[in-house]
Amino acid sequence: MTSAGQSRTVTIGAAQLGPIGRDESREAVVVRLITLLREGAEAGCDLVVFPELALTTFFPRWFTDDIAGHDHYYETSMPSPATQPLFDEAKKLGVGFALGYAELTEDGRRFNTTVLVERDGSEVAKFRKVHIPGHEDDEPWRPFQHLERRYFEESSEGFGVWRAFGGIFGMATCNDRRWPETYREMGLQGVEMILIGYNTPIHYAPDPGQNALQGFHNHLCMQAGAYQNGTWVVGVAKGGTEEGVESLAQSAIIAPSGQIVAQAVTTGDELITAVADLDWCNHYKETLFDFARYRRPELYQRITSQKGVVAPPPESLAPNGGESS
Ligand code: ING
Repeated sequence: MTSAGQSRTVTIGAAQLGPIGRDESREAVVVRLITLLREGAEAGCDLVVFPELALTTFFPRWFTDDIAGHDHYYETSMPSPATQPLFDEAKKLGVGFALGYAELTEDGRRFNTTVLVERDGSEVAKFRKVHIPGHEDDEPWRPFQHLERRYFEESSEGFGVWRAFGGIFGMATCNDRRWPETYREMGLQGVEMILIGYNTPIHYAPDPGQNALQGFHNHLCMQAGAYQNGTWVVGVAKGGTEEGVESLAQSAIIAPSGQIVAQAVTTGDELITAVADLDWCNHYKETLFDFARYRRPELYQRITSQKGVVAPPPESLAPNGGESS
């Protein structure tokens, strides 16, 4: 981090995780997280970003009849006794971090949550995933389930941004990254870096033709979001073959230009880093994407007023069989 007056840089670490076994203890996972955190501190990171659901296996791949069947994969407090060592080490090292986890609230609500912690150990914010993909009920035709809509609520808190690490930071989670509205909501709040953890199976049961394109689609949506809103985007995977399911890795740090400045090359635990110049955002926010000057929200009404597609009425055949007169 540079002192005031110079360009504002943040040394960012994307701490990709390999598979987490079904029965791997949180304590064992926290040891892996602290190893990556220390590596980040060694590399001079101000902030280390961990993936979505970084404390446990991706349990929505299994159906449980009782919705509480997976409650042992949720956190009822953050930090918890098992994660306190991570918070303590981060504060000692003076490194901030973002951590994705399954949240079970006191009133029994379930969210796919990410907590952002500053270098002094203070909590900046919690983000709860907005776009929940997959399905609600057991679908035995699938080789594995994607039951996020069974085990998590869609957050109604939207996309916030917060001043931290010398800039304006926002968060999103996994499927959120595929929706352009996610980035624009934060872009309209001046976001300079968006932190996104993901767990993305390579096999997409509803359309396996997309399998070979998972890596392309992953970077496509984050690079577009970065460029079109003049913001850095940090995408961090839990990748590798986890409980028999091959999941996309390819974590990446993406500049406001849309360029990938760092990318993971393994499918395991791997830290990638970059020195992010937050002032670089202005090359886009103050020119091509000067929203106040160029946007036409009066013509974008469908985007917020309409949920699904409303197509034009079917073509009515003219009396002479459709020939235009
Ligand atoms: N995962 C997926 C994602 O949006 C998914 C959902 C799976 C989409 C497979 C496409 C293919 O990356 C989460 N956790 O949102």
